[in-house]
This record gives sequence, structure tokens and C-alpha cells, in this order.
Amino acid sequence: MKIGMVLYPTYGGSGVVATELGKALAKKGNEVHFITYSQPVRLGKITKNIFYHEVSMSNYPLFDYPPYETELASKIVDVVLHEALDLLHVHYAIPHASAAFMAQQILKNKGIQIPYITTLHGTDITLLGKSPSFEPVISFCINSSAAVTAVSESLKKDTFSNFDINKEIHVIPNFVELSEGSDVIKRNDYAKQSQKILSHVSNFRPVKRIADVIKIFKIVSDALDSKLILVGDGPERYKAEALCRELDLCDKIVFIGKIPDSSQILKISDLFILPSQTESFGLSALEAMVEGVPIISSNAGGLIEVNINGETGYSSLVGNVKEMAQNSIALLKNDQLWSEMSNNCKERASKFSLENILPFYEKLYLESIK
Ligand code: GMT
Repeated sequence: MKIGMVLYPTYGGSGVVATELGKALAKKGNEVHFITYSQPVRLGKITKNIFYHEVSMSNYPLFDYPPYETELASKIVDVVLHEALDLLHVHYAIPHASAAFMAQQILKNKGIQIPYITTLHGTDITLLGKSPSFEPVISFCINSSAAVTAVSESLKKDTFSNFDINKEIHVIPNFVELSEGSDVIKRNDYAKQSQKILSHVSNFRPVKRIADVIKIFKIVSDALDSKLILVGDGPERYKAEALCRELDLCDKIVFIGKIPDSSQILKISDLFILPSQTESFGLSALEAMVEGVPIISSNAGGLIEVNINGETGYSSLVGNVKEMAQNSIALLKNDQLWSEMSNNCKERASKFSLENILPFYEKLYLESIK
């Protein structure tokens, strides 16, 4: 099959899922054409069957806002025509589903039929999409898709309640490649032998509640000697750094910034903290679980479909910093409980392996091109 994969190329979960999915499909002999505005961060080395088409942006001075959606739709038309694609798979509704719809209509005019599948990832539905400035377009483009997928039951429910949807939504959860165990960094690069390591990985957007991560860590580090490693970057980083100084935690918190492979930090972590305001799935939590790292999270959205309370870690109400800290301390002080939860994490994560999840996408692809 020849597939056009439309995605955000950045560190966000939707881009990671799209890129890893494309790589896996290419390995199985499909031709995968990534279409986006810069090289996807997780793409790594280009291999046979993988192609990247860059959407170049015009900077004509008339435009206060460059018309990305129009340039994307034109690029999709070009790639479908010249590479003879069978199918488009767009990740994140805004503006990818509407660009795909536009491209589809242009191609129809040229006698070419191409279906598009839309995968909803989270904030396209839970934050942005439900705003009246997006809703009519998003509802229309979701309904015009050949198939629609959402990454959790919670996101499926939110989509039906926020939009006027008349299509079936297939839940296909995020997936992970099971850990390969290449240790480049060592625990003692970041912490003393006696210290526990807590970590958090995100794009530092307000929705991730980074201040809660730091406040949880403050209570934990008052109770036991520990370090916090923060991976990622984004708009909340300045505030987070200021809070570390205010709480006098600078020597205990490491800001690593964006790195291509967060698994290196997860492998040396004892606990992963994800107290998000909303989270449709929580790919970063799943990536921690693969490494056997128990999760302390909020119970927002689809997080409770990933982190099973009392089994793979604990989940609490959004903002309940005290409870999240108490659960962290109890878990880190109890070696037997920690080992049980660590094993449970690995076992649960294996249910979301690439080999288990990929067939659901393949099935939808085949049904859509029939
Ligand atoms: O905010 C992020 O985490 C990035 C965002 C994205 O769209 O790139 O992630 C969303 O999609 C991921 C992959 O499906 C999910 O695992 C994340 O839970 C989801 N983020 C939110 O819902 C906040």
C-alpha cells in the first residue's frame, strides 16, 4: 500500500505515534510518505520505503498568518498525484483533516478518489477543537473521513460530546516498542546511589501542570533523599525554573531539555510523574511503564485507561498534590511494593506493544481502500 502520513513533526505525542506507525508500516513493505513542515523528530535514518515531503511556507508580507492549511492541501494533492498514493492518514484534526478534505475534493475533480483516515489525539478535541472557532470545520471533516480513530475511550466520549459526529469512532490506543535496553547514561550521572530518581517528560504546556510536578517533588524530597529529572521544553519552563529557585530545589532538579530519546532517562527513573489537567492517553506514561517505572498521575481523561490505580502506580484528582506526594513516598519507601508495581507496569505496557496495535490500523486501511 502507498500511504501519505500527515503529521506534526515535533516532540508531541501525535507526531511520535504517526512517525513510529509510518516506520513500522514501511518495515512491512508499505511505501510511506510523510507530509509535514519539517523532518519528524522521531524519523531517524531514512530507510527503504520511507519518503519525506516538506511543506514549504511562503512568507509573503501580506500575510500576518501564513496559510499553512492551503500549502499543506496543495502538497497533499501533489504527492497523491505523483506518487500514486492509495490512502491518507492524518494525525491531529486541526488543520490536517480539513487540508485532507480539501485535497480530496481537488483530486476528485481530476478523477482521483482517495480516502483519508483521521486519528484524534487529544487537545485537537479536548481543548482547541471544541471552541466555536474550530467546531463546524472539525465536525465536518471528521464526518467526511473514511474512518476515524481516537486514542482512548475517554477521547472517543469527549469527541461525541463536543462535536456533532455521525460516524463510528474506533479506539486504537497508543503503542510502544518494547524496551531494547541500550544504556548510554548511568544512574550515578544524575544521582547518588542512595537517592531516588523521579522524572517527568512533556512539552511543558500549561495542560501538563509542571508546577504540580515540582510541588509533589518538594514534599517527596523533604521526606526522602531524591532527584527530579525534567525532560522536554515549552512555554512553562521559565515559570518552572523560577519555582525551583523559590522552593530552593535547584540542586535537586535537573532540566534536561528536549532529547530525541527519553527512554534513557526513564531507564534510570524510580517514579514517573504526570499530573496533567487533561490527557487523552498519556504516551509518556506508557513509555515509562515499558521501562518498569511506576506512575503517579492525575485521573484525567484516558490516563486511567493506562495507569491502573493501585496496580501500575496511583492516580488522584487533578491538583491533589498532597495525595500524589504521599503515594510517591509510600511507594518509594516500600521496595516490595515498588517491585510488584514495576513488574505490573511492564506486563501492562506489553499489551500496548506495536505488534498488538499495528493490526488495528492495517485492518482500517484495508477497509478504507476497498
Ligand atoms: O500535549 C501533548 O502531549 C502532545 C499531544 C499531541 O497531540 O502531540 O499529545 C496528545 O496525543 C498523544 C498521542 O496520541 C497522547 O498520548 C496525549 O495524551 C495527548 N495529549 C493530551 O491529551 C494533552
